[in-house]
Amino acid sequence: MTLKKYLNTIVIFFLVALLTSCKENPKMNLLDEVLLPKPVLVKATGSSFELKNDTKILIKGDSEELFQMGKYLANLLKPATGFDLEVKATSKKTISNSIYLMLTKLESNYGEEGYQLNITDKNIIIKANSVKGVFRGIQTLRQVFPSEIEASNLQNRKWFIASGEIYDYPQFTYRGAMLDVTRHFFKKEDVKKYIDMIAMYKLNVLHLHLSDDQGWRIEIKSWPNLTTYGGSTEVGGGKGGFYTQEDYKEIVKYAQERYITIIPEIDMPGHTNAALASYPELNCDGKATKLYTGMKVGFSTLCTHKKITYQFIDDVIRELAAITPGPYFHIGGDESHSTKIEDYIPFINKVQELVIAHGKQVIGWDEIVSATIKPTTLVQYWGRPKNALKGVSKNAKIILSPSDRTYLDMKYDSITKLGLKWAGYVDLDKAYNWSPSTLIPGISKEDILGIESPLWTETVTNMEEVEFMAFPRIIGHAEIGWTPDSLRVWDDYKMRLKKHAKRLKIMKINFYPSVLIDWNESKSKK
Ligand code: TNX
Repeated sequence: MTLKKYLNTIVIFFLVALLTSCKENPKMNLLDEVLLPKPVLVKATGSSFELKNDTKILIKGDSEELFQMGKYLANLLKPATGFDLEVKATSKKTISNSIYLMLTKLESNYGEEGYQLNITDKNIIIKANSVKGVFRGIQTLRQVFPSEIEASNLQNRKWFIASGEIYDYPQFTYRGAMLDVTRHFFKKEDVKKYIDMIAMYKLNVLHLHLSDDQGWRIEIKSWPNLTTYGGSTEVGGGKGGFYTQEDYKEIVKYAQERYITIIPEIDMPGHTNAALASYPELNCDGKATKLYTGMKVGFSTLCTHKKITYQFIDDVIRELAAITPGPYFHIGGDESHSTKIEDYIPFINKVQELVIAHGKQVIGWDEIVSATIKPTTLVQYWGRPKNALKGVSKNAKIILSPSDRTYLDMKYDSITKLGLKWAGYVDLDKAYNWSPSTLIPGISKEDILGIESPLWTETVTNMEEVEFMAFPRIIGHAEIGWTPDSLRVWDDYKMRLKKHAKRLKIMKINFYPSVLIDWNESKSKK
């Protein structure tokens, strides 16, 4: 090669390199992206950002917690992209080709969970008042990426995402799911999987229904038979199971890392057959009951007159409160049909005191309003408006779990194999199309702490079935809890959900393909 030719080649090489580097990123519209729950405000700027293998995740400030969040994001993006993104702290001004996570002071309506997400062709910035807000912002960022980002294996493609700005915060501070691990037991790995699924939609509470007639699922060291015997079966006679305190701590930590509060529920004085079978002294006649594997409710009660009953309850609350960092303790209190009301009222009053003495705030199903509940006690409404109104008249706040809207164990329609139907069929429209602040006449938004979707598991035996009953209804509930009512429209939600199906499939979530949505017509580019 002559020197001239050699120089020419070099010049051409540099020209090509220059041209490709100047090439603009493709035009994309952020308003086309499916975001669930829908953010408060989305502005599109018509360009795009490309995530590359040398994109950096930069942490502004020296918060270790924020640094861990950077790692979480890097891990999230890794399987599908194959990129091992570097995470490092920085104090420098913004540089291009990076994702910034930063804590700043946003207006007060952003609270702890709000965030701002800014995507330009050069970088991505997530700002929030707390790391919790950054975490919620990351869940939105995930959904701005093509659906394939959720794949667990390497995807051979480019990773452009639409540019724009998102301003977002929740309308309710409590956005929960409940999993009944008593009627059928679910291993800690399953619970973690459920936590990951609900975290994606910005839920912040997982209420674990830990004791019922069919099984006691949490180790109480001072009362060991509760689990060794009382946890040994489930509905249908399977072998049941329980969490050791170490398992429970592991679940709590996993949830904490996803900014989800675990609420333990020990249901009493009814729904207690597993305890009554494990310890004869808890029964008024001193005789242990038999283990129960059926589906009836309302037949069991603790002996409310015995001293030992309160010793038992105090031990349970003490041990469980000690391993529960969240502020709440759920005492059940529902369907105590075998407890006389004159016994029920003082019982709930005493248990309320015990919970408070162990430093926790009481939650109970709406029947507890017949007792002398404190204004700090939370009433979980599941169907009797009178009870919710009575709770509010006692200055308590309400958590809404209307059974005909939020019960994930209700059948979708007459041909759903799983589930029950005592509260009616709950298809996607019924689950989505309602508003917390107008649900119960006389109860306004200020009285409501938030909403929760319970999944009772009499008929639900494994994770595939859990997913089928929860998804996609729970996505709608997540949006009700997060998005202002004025931005929620069923027809728009339907379209978004339809496009979201591809993402659910990639995540292998076994969702119910409701006939209300024309899934096949889904021509989403993602
Ligand atoms: C009612 S709602 C129950 C549960 C059942 C559920 C079945 C409530 C507080 N109690 O014990 O599992 O119905 O749908």
